[in-house]
Amino acid sequence: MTKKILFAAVVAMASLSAFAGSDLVETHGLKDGATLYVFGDGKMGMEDQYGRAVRMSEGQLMVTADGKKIVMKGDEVARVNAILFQARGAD
Ligand SMILES: [Cu+2]
Repeated sequence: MTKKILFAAVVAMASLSAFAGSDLVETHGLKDGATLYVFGDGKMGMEDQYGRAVRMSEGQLMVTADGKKIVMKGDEVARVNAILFQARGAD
């Protein structure tokens, strides 16, 4: 029992530091069900509605679930992939 709680705490801390390391500042839910990740350097990455990191073209217009328009900057597939991998590992 105690061991299980300790393990959960370690996993939670590990995933927190992974998020810090990825320099993620915010996420936006998009109209089509995708998620936009914005990193500290202003670059962005995309996760599609099925939870996969996907490629995007720089300058592509995206619409958030609440109707805001955001122009794609960068194509940070690897950084999004790292976040998704960490998130799954902590399950
Ligand atoms: Cu995008």
